[in-house]
Parts: sequence; C-alpha cells; structure tokens
Amino acid sequence: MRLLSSLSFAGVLKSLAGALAALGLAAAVQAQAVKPQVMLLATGGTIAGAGATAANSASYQAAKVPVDKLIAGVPELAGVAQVRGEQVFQIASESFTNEHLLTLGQRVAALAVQADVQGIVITHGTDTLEETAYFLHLSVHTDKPVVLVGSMRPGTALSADGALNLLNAVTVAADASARGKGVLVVMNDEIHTGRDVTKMVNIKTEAFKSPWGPLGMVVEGKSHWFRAPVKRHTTGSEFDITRIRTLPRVDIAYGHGNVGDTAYKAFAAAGAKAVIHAGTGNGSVAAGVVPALRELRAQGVQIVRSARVVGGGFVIRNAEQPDDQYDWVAAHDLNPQKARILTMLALSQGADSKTLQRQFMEY
Ligand code: DAS
Repeated sequence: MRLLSSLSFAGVLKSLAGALAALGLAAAVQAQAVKPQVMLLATGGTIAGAGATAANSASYQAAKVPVDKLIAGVPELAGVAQVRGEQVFQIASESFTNEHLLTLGQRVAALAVQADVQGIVITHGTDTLEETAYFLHLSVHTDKPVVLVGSMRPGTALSADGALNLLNAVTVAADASARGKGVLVVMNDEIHTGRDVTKMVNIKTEAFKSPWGPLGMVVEGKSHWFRAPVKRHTTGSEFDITRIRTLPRVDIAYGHGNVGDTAYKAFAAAGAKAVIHAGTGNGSVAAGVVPALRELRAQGVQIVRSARVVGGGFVIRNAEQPDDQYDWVAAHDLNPQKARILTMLALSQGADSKTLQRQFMEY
C-alpha cells in the first residue's frame, strides 16, 4: 500500500512539475507576446560592417552583415521587444540617392500605420544618417517612434559600438515615452532629434552632436528625456512622403577664400532647382560670386544661404547680403546638408522663395 501511495505521489509531483513547466512556458510566451513589436529596417553601413581583424576599428568593409545576423548578434533584443527584420538596402550610406530616400520613406510610412508595429528602427551608415533622419522627420506622418542607428566600428572590432547602439535604439523605439518626439537618432548612449544631429567626427564612437544638445540618454534599458523638439515635424508637417514621387535636384556649393562662381553655374546648368551656399561666417557670398547668383535667381533657381559654421548659431537674413532685394533664402540654423533636404521637399511641392523662407523658420 505504502509503495502504491509513494508511486502515486511521485506521479502527482511529476504531472505537477509538467503543468508548472507548461505554465512557465506559457507565461514566457505570454510575456514575449505582450512586448512591443519593433520593425528593424536594415540599409547597410558600418553597423553591418566587417573588418579583417579585431584590430580593424577604422578600416573595414561596410554593408556586409544581413539583418537577421544583426538581430541574432544581440540576443538581449528579445528582452526588450519582438523584433522583426527587413533588409531594405545593403549599401554604404555615402551612396544614398534621392530614390533610396523615397523608397525608405515610403516603407516607413507603410509600416507606421500597421497595428502590429509599435516602433521602427533603421540601421544606417553614419555618413548620411543625419540627412535620412531629417528627411523622415519632415515627411513621415506618424507619432510612433522612428529611430535611426549606426555604429562607428564594425561588429568584428574590439569594443565595437554597434551592438549596444542597436539595443539602445530598440529600447527607445519600444518606449511609449518616445512617441511624438519626431524621428530620433540613437548613438553612443544619446538620443538626438533627427533635425539637429550631425556627424562631427569621422573615427570616434562619440561622433554625433546636436548644436542645441541631445534630447536625452538611454542607459541600461531606460530612456531619460531632458528636452523635446520645438520645430514642426512628422504629423505636424506639410510634407507627406506618401504623396511625393520625385525629388528635385538641389546641390551644395562650398564657400572659401578665392572662390569663383563656376560650381554654382555648373549645378544650375546640370538642372539644379536650387543651390545651397555653404558660406563662410554668416553664409556670406564673395563679391565676385554675387552677380552669378543673382543671374541664377533671375533664371528661377532658388539661392539658399547656409554656412560652414552653423553649429550653434544661425544665418541671419539681410546681414551682409540684401536677401530681400536679391530674393535669396536664409537657412537659419540648418547646416548645408540639412538645408538641402528641406529645400528638396519644399520645391517638390512648388514652394516659392517666400514659402521656402517660412519653412526654414518653422521646420
Ligand atoms: N561609409 C560609412 C557609411 O556607410 C560607414 C559608416 O560609418 O556607417 O555611412
């Protein structure tokens, strides 16, 4: 009798253990099921790069590692969100074209309206990351977090920064507190607005800066906010990626000592609808270049005065150059590459110089 009772007791224990294990599994599945759903769109760059040895932190091939390997390389992602990957491109970002911007923007906009997407992360090369971030910030109408992330070292290097950058980016994209803050850039523990952030250094992990400071930090799985954007973006923007099929050609000409007007004329001859002047100081234009810019303006080309030195200041209208008289546009605090993005979107909607100037003050 005693044997029988001990056998049935063992049997009861066994089935209880089985039930608990099943419950545990169910709880784990349930826990994962309630985690935010984050889409990871991979485009290439160093974060997908590979070097020959662990000592190669600066010389390597970008855009080699596919999105599923990026996700598998950071198992901690599963603790933050349900992450699904999509390989949109596999390129170094210096090779981004307007078509890449439009394709990526339309994909982000399509995913953003899906109920099974709470946030979007885009892995991207660092060279033009700031341009893509601003483009999406201006043209994707969603308040869901859209976060761009890259790395300064390939995953094969000692002290690679990509894995933690990616975990931090997914953390922010999965965080409801990131909603409504526009397109964000997460690099080196910092959270930046896609509008302000720019790449300041070519070979340090602390490469990205915002002239007016980051919005916050993400540390050990938590987002900490200290500022919020004040300029128009995403759902408050008059630019809508779902209604844009092409972007006009807009080029940037660099100002410097002994500069001539050749570049400006060549860009216009090549079909540029606007030329961004990356001027010295306050976006100043050399006396010898003014006649050519006035002629281009008379031909219908928009002239936008940005500056080499806008980090932490802004181009003032009607200072050395009579912008009202010349009908030129002042880029305010936007650097030349950001000014180009805004100008392309504005001209894609037929903006005249007065509208364009308003938009530089509002976005
Ligand atoms: N060539 C750079 C790019 O793809 C590599 C990087 O820094 O991401 O932008």
